[in-house]
Amino acid sequence: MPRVVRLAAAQMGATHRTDGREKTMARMLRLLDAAAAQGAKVVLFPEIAFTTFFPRYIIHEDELESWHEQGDITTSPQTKPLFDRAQELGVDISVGFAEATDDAEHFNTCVYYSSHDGSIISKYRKIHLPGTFEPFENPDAIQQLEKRYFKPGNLGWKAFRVPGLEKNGPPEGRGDPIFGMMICNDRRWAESWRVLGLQGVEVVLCGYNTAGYAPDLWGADANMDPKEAEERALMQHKLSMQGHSYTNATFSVSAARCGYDDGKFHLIAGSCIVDPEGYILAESRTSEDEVIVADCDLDACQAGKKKTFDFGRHRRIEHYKLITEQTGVIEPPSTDGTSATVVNGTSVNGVRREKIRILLCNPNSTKFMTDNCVEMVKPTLPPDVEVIGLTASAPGPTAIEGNFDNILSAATAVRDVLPVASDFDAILVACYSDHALIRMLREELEQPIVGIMEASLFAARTLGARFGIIAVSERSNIMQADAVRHYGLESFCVGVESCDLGVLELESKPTEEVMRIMAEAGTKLVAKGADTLTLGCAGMTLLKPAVEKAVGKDVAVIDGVIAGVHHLVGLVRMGGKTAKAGFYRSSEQDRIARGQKVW
Ligand code: CDT
Repeated sequence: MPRVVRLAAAQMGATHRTDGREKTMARMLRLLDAAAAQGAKVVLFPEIAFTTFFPRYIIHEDELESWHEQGDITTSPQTKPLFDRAQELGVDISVGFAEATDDAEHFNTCVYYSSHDGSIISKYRKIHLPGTFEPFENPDAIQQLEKRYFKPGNLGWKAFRVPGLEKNGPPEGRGDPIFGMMICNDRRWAESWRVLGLQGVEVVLCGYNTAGYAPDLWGADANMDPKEAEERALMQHKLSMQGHSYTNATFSVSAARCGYDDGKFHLIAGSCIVDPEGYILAESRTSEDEVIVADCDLDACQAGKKKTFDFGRHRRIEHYKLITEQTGVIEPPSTDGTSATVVNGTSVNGVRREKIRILLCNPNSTKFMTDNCVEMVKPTLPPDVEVIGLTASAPGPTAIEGNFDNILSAATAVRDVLPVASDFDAILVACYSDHALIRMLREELEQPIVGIMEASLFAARTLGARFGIIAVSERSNIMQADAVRHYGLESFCVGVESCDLGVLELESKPTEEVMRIMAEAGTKLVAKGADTLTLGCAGMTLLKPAVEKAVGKDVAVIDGVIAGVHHLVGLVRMGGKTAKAGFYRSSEQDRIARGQKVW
């Protein structure tokens, strides 16, 4: 007996940055009514449907929350009307939105709301976040800052059963229809589909925002006619939906946010419903608000699932290991026998890069410190190295002045770093201390990790016989003396001299005064026999010249940020990786085994 369900996509045209929430909601309600009037049982809305696609803008922290949905979206006043109307109409909906969790984490999310149950029965958080963390420098570039605003999804692709779609319930021996969700960029990746395919998915839902012409971002080259670029983007969208529906023997529905946002940011249309053989059953005709529907007999999935794509009979997982073990490409050795895996000396987890990318992580949640460090190091970089700053997010400590701040800031910063770590070849922890984040990252990652204190001490040991440390406060004085002992370098250290300042005073006090205090501290250390001085705080980075002037050219003054970046560059060029045989073995698997995937 056929199991026919009428599925719909509610395509949405331009949504401008200035459009009020009510205006957009009214459009969504009209689309939902229109779909219900055509007999649809399930209506898919696009990715980030309640607002414009805001990740294309640089948005200040104060404004960012207003682009996200907080709390339960079925009851929050801004979004409730959509769910109420779905309930009234007896129609299920799936809708994408920017989610802010109670723990202040941000995800690009979608949910499936069942009118049969009167509740959300499944949630998905986008895993493949496209684009960049830092904006493109080209002022005309279309930005795609999803990596900046969202964390990669942490819910996996979980297929789920949807109750109440079949008039007389599921046929004997069969359960309710099996659905799965993914968001935009996920549709281009075979892995997203196969994970759902392996759970017997019968309908895949995918909302999207895809730029038609964005040469800085992807495929289209700058010389391409925008019309030609749009055609290519549309073709690739449909290719992805049709190809992956076929190879996983599933229906799929895709819903676009499209048109010209703000009159200039173009997004492609092309919403479509595809059957398990890969044929398009329905497709949008406009780049505006439009509903498409198709009757989908879910039993049509069985041919593919039982024959060509009977996974149980035909898959050969013993040959699929690379798919879960390796992210980037490792080419075979070249014919002259040399390895072809390394470009510019860099290959992390097999990811080849044009440039060595160092992540400078400031565990203090104070951005000007990060910016100062990046600016200071930039002129020292060779052309094939870039340093990208990351400031630990609020509410982490704004200044790290003791153990409490140390541990709290590590817990915050590790959550910021791990999701983006695979984009970097090495990581510098920009806090002058034996910071807990250093060891946490060494356990979880393979890339070389160093702190600015360690790096400056390694440099000091190479460049001089005795070093002294200019510390910020009396307390950091003690912490740094302890750290020097911990590093086993006590016998080379003439002492730690404090400036008796707070970390943030390095910026807030008059620069002349801070320079004078630091110069005095440096002079005292030289008098005790230091031939090298290290600056005991990332916030001191810009004050190095004042100390150099005070102690003269024969004393080497070492800034930990510069020392750290170049130390890491050296290790990356050497192909160095964190050793995993002992102390730095990851305990992730142990946590998973205990049911604690905590971070
Ligand atoms: N929103 C979204 O994921 N857009 C991406 C843009 C591509 S950037 C390479 C997409 O896959 O359509």
